Amino acid sequence: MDFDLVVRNGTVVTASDIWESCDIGIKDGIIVAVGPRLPATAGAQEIDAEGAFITPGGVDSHVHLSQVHNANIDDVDRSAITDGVIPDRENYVGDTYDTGTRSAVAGGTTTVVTFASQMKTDESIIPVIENYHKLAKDQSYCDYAFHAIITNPTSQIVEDEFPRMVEEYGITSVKLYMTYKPMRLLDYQILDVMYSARKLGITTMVHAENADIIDWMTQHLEQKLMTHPHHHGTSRPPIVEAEATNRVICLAELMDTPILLVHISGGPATKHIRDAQTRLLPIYGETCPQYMFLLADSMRKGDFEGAKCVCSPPIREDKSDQDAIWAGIKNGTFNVVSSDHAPCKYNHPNGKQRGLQHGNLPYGKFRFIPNGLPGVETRVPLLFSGGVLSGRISPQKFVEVTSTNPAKLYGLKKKGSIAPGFDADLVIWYPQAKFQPFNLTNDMLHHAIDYTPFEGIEFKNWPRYTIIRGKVVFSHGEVVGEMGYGQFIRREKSLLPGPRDVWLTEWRP
Ligand code: DUC
Ligand code: ZN
Ligand code: ZN
Repeated sequence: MDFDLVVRNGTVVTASDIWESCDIGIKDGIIVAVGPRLPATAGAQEIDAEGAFITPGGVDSHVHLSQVHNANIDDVDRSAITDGVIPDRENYVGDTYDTGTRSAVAGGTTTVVTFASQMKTDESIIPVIENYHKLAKDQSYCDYAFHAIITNPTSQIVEDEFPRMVEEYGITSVKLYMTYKPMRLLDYQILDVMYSARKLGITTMVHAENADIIDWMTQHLEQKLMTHPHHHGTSRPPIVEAEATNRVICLAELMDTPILLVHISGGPATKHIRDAQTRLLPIYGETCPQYMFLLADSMRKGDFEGAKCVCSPPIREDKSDQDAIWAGIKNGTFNVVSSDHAPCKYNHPNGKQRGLQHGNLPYGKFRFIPNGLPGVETRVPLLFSGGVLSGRISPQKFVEVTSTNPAKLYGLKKKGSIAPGFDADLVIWYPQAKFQPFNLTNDMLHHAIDYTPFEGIEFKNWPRYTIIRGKVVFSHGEVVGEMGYGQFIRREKSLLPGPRDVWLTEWRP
């Protein structure tokens, strides 16, 4: 056997198995052998894992990079980025492909699925996709793919452009919003998208929150001067998510098409997803570390500091919601755990400070705080440390939700496992006895953001090496890969179950 790289003596984990004292042989960026005592190859690089865990590289299937707008802010003009260039990078408040993917590899993520985001005024999705290609090309440290966010599903887009998206561009998933004026679709429009998505084998991701409840509550909270950042949560109790989740599951059942409920935060929505799955509908669920590790007291910090943890759906008040999320991971309701990395700087007038430009000091108005948190670097280590090493989930479940399932769900055929034929995307952890636990501070991270919502949390391990297609890109705390090494990945259709051909009426599409 002829290898370029052999990783020796690891505890290799897949979504189904654990092998101790196991070697991995890699040739031309592909795993070609997995087993004990692989033969030595003259000239091959060798890494001794010293018995530590080796897991497949993380696949983060929900990452916002170079998105100039924030979903809840409707006064941001994206027309400024015309040729794949963000005009004022100095004042850009999020992560671009370089900083976001640098952060990803430093946290053991080897593939990100990011969003090509249409604005309501865009007539066509194709130029939007082309533009995101320009933003990402030669800028990425890890492999990347795109979902398309659809905010204006004209018949031209769903009938003529969706097929091109799948065939020409290798994009097999779309995300829809049920809330936010600048983004939201009405139920009728959601059905239009689902109708076409079903035909083409596209997976529809849905941000499920009831827009009218949010608007009504926000207005009435403002009348009572309840505008502190934590009232972002007050305006969106768990039923806001649960109602929309149930509604969109009904639409998906009518249309017999698979959907994924993204960033689920609360127990009631989790139950709707679980019930639908029990009825064998192709309904998939995603949750995120912020709903597993944080509670709403994070939004109560200081006069305004809680804005750092404002995201939608909100981090929940009640521990029972957090418990339901963990239970949903264990019992398979949640197929994937993504970061929903949607960051903006805290100390910047276009970042979280927007919330202070309205209303009264010192609290400002939560309605104007951009929604979203950074988390692409912390997702994999948080689940490994706070999930596996804390005994809450098995190593196999960790691999399933952070890598294998997102790869399958989104048609990333060569990603997400450690087996011959897969891309050699690996995380080698520290041998546990050699690792000194530490408490996270933002200066340890590699994003372009000035805070982390996970500040102070203890980590019991961290990726020692991140390897992408056989190349070490992160080693002992240093990003050693190059910007531009990351490749665009065309995706296949989902490998998980799709339509069932079960109908509610005699109507057929
Ligand atoms: N939805 C996301 O998916 N990300 C950030 C903000 C939001 O509402
Ligand atoms: Zn969303
Ligand atoms: Zn998101």
